Amino acid sequence: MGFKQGFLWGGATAANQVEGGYDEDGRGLANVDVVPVGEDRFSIITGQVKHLDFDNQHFYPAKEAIDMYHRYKEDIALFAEMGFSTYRLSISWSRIFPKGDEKEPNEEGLVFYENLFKECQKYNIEPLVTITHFDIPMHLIKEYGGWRNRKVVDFYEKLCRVLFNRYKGLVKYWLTFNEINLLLHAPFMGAGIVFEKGENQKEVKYIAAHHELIASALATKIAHEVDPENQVGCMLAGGKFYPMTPNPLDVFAAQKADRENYFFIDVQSQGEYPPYALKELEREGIEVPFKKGDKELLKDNTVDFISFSYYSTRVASANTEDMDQGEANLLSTVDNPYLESTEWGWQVDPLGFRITMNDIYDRYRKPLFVVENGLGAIDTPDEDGYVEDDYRIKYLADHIQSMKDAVELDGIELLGYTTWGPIDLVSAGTGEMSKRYGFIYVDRDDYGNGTLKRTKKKSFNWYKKVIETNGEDL
Ligand code: P53
Repeated sequence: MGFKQGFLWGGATAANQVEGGYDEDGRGLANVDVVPVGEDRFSIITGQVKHLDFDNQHFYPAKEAIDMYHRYKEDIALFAEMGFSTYRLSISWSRIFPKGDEKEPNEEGLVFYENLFKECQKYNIEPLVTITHFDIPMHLIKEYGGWRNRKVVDFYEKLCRVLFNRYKGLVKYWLTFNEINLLLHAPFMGAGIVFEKGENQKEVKYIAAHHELIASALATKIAHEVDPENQVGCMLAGGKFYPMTPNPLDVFAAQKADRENYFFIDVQSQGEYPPYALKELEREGIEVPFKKGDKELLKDNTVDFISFSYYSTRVASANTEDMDQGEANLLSTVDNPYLESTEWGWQVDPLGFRITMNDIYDRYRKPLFVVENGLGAIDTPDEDGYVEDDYRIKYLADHIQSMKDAVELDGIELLGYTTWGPIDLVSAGTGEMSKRYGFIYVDRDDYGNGTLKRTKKKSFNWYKKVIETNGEDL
């Protein structure tokens, strides 16, 4: 009963949120480097403001992040101590191709990840690699306009070929794009898009989406060709929409909001554009830039599994004035009066996790992989630097229990579970360090002060025990 033997337990990070070393060993500048902490961040990540370089007015947390670029051995040893059987991380594209359009990759970048994967291998930790986690080389934005340009598909394809060949035998699990549906909400992060004055923003987003979907299918194809052992997944920012009331108008609004998110993975797992999306785009006069061969490519190269992040459910209302698009969470939602909220206003809903898993499994009937879940909270260390994070333990225990119900009681096939940020890292949404998810505390504040020292929190031993007992002892 419970989770199957060989169920993968671990944690997840993204290159720009942990590595630092932004200009070392030939790495090129990327979009994620130039997004600052603070109030200007939101308009930059949503592509509304052009901000393509550093200035003196802002602090840029990704430059140094938690310095994992130099400390990965220490950090992976800590993951191993917790008993991780998997570690999800992402590749920094501009380490491999600093500008994005070079002929040859940067060897030093390739060596970095090779060493990192070998370190994982030492502890029998299976890497789960996100090829792009909100990042794209800045040169591809400046010269080509990011993913709105079809040429970027070729550059991505090249990156994939290099990765699959070089890391054959070291990496088996791949994700093509992190939270691909967030392209609609944070297009600068999701697709390197900065909007021009007066353009049809929705059209630009769906053009970029098409290019990413084509790139994802190509990556899947190549991964399977290079090594039939490779398993490729799509990645959804998950969280079901509930209707505000039983009013059919609200129910319909919730269905629409769900579809907006599922659109991407509908294509990646079913191999074709869903009719509801084709009709909507047609009505709005948006032409999807299909090229010869695209339809077949999508059809023939669907993903092997569905991965997703889950933090919260959402609520939709037909009355869009109720819907608040805040900085707290990039998706518009209405407050759910039945749920409590975190310090950052993310609503806590463990049962919603099971509901979301069922929704996804009913829709696709492919194995699922939970690749992000966790609580971002303020931690206050005592004099010894120790954090008693019972609130985090409770959040995770409730969610793991719900996930177990989905497996045990609903029969969902689940490959594994990685918590978000097993070690404290830079927040994607806000750029803060103080929004902490980790089992391991990192001494660093929102403006880069601190020793970067790592300290185990109370949750460290708790998660160790969860893994040891394959999720039985929560
Ligand atoms: P932070 C919004 C909604 C859902 C997931 O988020 C999101 C976001 C972006 O804020 O991002 C994912 O750091 C993402 C991670 C991110 C994590 O969730 O804003 O894949 O990169 O760090 C948590 O608290």
